[in-house]
Amino acid sequence: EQAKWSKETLALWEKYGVGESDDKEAIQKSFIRHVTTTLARSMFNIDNFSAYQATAHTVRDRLIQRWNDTQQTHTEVDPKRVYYLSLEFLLGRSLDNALLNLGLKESCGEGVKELGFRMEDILDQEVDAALGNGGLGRLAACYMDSLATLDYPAWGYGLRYTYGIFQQRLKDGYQVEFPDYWLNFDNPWEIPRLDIVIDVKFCGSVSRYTDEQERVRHVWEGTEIVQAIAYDVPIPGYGTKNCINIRLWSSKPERQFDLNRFNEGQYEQAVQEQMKAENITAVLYPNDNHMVGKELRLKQQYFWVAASLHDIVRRFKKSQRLWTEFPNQVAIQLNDTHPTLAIVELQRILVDLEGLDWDDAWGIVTRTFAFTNHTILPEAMERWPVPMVSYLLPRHMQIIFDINLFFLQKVEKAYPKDRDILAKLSIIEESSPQFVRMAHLAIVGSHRVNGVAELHSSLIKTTIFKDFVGFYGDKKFENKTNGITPRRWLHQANPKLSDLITETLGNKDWLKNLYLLKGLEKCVNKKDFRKRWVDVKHSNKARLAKYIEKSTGIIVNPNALFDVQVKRIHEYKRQFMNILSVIHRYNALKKMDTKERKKSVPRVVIFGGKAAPGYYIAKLVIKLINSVAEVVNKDISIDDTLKVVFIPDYNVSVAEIIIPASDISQHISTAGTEASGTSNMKFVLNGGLILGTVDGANIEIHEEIGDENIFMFGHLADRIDDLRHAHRYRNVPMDPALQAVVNDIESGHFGDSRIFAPLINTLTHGKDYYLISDDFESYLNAQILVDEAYKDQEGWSKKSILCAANMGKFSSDRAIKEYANQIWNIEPVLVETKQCS
Ligand code: GL9
Repeated sequence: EQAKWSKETLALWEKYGVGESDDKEAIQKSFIRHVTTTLARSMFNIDNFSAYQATAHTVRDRLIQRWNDTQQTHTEVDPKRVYYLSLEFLLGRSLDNALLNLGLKESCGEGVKELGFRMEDILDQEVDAALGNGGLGRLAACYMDSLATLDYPAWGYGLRYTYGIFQQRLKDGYQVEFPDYWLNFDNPWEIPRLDIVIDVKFCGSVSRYTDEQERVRHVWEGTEIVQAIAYDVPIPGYGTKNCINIRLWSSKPERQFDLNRFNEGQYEQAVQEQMKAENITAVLYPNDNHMVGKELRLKQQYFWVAASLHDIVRRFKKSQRLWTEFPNQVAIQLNDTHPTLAIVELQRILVDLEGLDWDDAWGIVTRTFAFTNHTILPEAMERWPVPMVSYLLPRHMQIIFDINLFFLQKVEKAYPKDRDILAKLSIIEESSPQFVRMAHLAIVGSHRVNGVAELHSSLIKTTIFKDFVGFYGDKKFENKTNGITPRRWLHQANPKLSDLITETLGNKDWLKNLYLLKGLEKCVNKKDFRKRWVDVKHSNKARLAKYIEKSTGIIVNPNALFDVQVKRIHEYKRQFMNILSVIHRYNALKKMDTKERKKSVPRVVIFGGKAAPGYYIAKLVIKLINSVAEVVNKDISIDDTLKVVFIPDYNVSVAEIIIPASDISQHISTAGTEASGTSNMKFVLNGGLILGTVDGANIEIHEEIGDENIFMFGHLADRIDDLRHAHRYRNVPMDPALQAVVNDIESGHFGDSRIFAPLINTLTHGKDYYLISDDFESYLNAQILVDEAYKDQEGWSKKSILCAANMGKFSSDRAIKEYANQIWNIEPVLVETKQCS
């Protein structure tokens, strides 16, 4: 119940409403107030970290005003909203992003400078919010930025993990993992909503009864309860008042501790029980493109989905609309299959709790949900054992069986007497034990299914979801090519290039309409413009060289070609092929005489990325890279023409330093395996060229920037099956250049060769599943073309400019508008500034 204020009270609220202003003096006032009151420090006792905290709180005050205005406007307008359900949000740092999006960068920069601090030092104090593994989680973060910037009424829902993705350190060239306890200090970027507590049930049993209208009803009872507490993370749009919300749930046991035991004097035991109570949101699962069937992970998924749906339904019910209106007010996007239980949970709410008919409920459910698939790798497909689901969520398991029954009845009608198709389409895999196929459930429960790049979206229609296309027709399946936010990935990460672009185009409009970068094309023949462009790249390379020295001790020359491959370490991404080609290059350089070597292009080959802690082969790849680096970097006989670097603990804020500094980046997955890739877009947007395979979004980048500005190689996706088949059933001889490199490793040139035997084995006994041998020659040839092109520095600078100029399509703004118009059917809402703020 809203209190009924008197006139006088209202006047007071309006008179003293927060109304923080954005000028330098106001910022300085806030800063000092936070130092003294929030932090309880004085001007004589404040280090860079405290200065960061005070700055963060100063910005937070202004963020929260916008957040309040936005939520109030949305409550009044009550538009259709979109809810983006993602188990990962890889946000990285927030301060610089908030300063830029709110337009406070200058006033705040000058403000803190006059108070004795450097903004760079302050920004560098922040720890990343690393609640994600890689591309999928970072995509969710870019999409939130675009939703906010484009004024959409949107919310994200996720989990507030106590530990984000592990920190990676290197010991003797091996990866070792350390916990990422990112909440060690107060987190100014969240608003704890300790009053928003939702009970989430687990286990128990289901009983049936017949109600007054002779209808069979189900009650889920005898459950255990875990509480979900809301933490809200404001996401400001760029150059708009719109500030949207990501609501992250944190779990806590229902009772703090057993009071009876406490009173009986068994204090210790009581506390122990409480500590044992499994903390569902303790840790992010560190696997990328790989499913691990842990019960705790399934618990995480349901905990998150149940709390989020409860919240969404509660918000809808406030408007007192009919249930049939639900899909006109609510769109829910499933980021991969992780939140698929939301489909079942909404059906349960509608049927068991709200008393709707099954069919009416199911119509509402399927009109509400849409599902994005992010991979076709078989090992990533989520399947949960039926006994596990039955135990944790007995009522949901019944509902899944019913959904499947009604679905298969329709299939049977469409394909009479075809038993085969029933087994193929079924949500239940008939093995022992049985499994629930989450992708099938997601397709059946959604009105739209999309892939994340053109090739990927057509591949899902011909491979993993082929039979569904046969049944539903292909209208249900579409493409939404991924995008990235130019605010973080150019404006923030590469301020010098951003300034040059703004100066050249005459304004900052390109930050909201990336197609305007096309205007750079006309400058490509201006020598002085090219020089300025190249100078920016050089200074970014110098910045990276400094970072490399600080983090690895290796000194690299910013005039060398910087060749970068940073992403999760995975066999399908083929970092192994990259390091094998580095060995090939090293051997070639050693064979040259000094004169010849002088003519070759010096290279710094830079790697970065985490391997899942249980992924043995990926960890061996890291070890091999470091072993090769050790030999190459100390070999003075090659005159610094080659350096190899593994940058530890690759994360969002490290990416912001690496990406603007790259000359060439490698996106070299086996064709058909990388659904999209998104860092490829970031590199090209920053004037870096791509060396890549005909895979994922590389293909569409190629289409946009043209043949001359990209180095593509390797077999095409439609050849992969045959090539694999050949390795499996015939003795395909290894590519000779590859064989030479393998021999070199086996001779012990890079340390005890026994260490690497399992890795080498993937090429031989493993039948070279990722086709390194098949692509090796073409890869080496492409590398030669890169070297040749780099020798022509003027030509290279033109390519670099044309790359960035043609990246308009890859803004996440374009992607989000497509989702909004073609799937969610939502409209922007302009946020008004409210009187009280
Ligand atoms: C991924 C794909 O591998 C990437 O190619 C794609 O760009 C992103 C975003 O669509 O999605 N699919 C996937 O499962 N992960 C991706 O990064 N990662 C995780 O599993 C966390």
